[in-house]
Amino acid sequence: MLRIAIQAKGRLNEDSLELLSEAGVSIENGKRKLLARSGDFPLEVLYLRDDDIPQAVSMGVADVGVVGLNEVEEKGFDVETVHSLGFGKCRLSLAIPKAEAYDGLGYFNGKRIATSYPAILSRFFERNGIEAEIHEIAGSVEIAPSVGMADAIFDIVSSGGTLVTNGLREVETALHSEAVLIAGRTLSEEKRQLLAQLLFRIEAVERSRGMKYVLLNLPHEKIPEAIRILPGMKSPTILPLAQEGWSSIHVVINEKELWTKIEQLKAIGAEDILVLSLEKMIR
Ligand code: PRT
Ligand code: ZN
Repeated sequence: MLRIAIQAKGRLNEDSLELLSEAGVSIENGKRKLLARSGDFPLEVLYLRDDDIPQAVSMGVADVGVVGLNEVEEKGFDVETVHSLGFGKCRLSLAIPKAEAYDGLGYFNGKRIATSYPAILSRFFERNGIEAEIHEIAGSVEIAPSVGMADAIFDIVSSGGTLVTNGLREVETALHSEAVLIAGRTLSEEKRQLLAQLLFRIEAVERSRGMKYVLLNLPHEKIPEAIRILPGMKSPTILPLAQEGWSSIHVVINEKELWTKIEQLKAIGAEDILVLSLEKMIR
């Protein structure tokens, strides 16, 4: 049995559960218990505050966890970062009142900075030879300059809207963050294997993102040209059609280049093109 800690409520909760569900791990979640079991994978979910997840994993209260890299870096507990998950993207940045002139990091020497991420900030300042006063506050960091508690802030930024609303402007970024899968360093062999199985499924889901399954019909003699147009995978699947001289080609194409490829294929005589969505790609 593998125990995974995810955020009980907040920005990462929904995407974490969706990731599990796409990996074929469904959680009975109706009653919002602290601990819930999966019916179809030997896994149980422990719902925690995101701040507590790195410690829970380092202590073995949970075997693995899904949490923002910002929390992992701030707390500094000894855990293994196994995989980046691509959601919960944000950055940790320094912001100053928008009317202030800014001429580089030296600006922060001797300044008071309000933040909920003092460890990451002090490491950033140390690396860059800046001496500033770091004031740790738990919330509403963005109002600190306007009420005179600080000269600048160091906080999570995503769209940047919160900074603008508070008359601040982002001037430096110290960390790019996203949700990561972390694991304890001393998992048993059984748990390691379950983690590998889970990771295998997560990777299959990720690989299929933005990919389309395309089927089309083409005269035999055009096949070499079609192969030149079609990217990736080892080679397209080619099946003869009942109609003399024609074949059916099956191939996986990235959504980004879908229309270009389809136009090129049509230009060499492709017909009856079907585009299907792809759920999992297993290698
Ligand atoms: O209760 P619990 O402690 O579990 O939750 P929490 O309130 O501490 O965290 P939560 O749910 O707000 O965020 C969880 C994680 O989501 C963070 O640790 C980040 O890894 C990630 N994340 C992604 C964000 C944001 N984007 C984000 N925008 N966390 C917070 N914000 C805040 C930011 O501080 C800003 O004040 O949202 C505000 C809006 O940002 P803008 O730039 O889009 O305006
Ligand atoms: Zn939190």
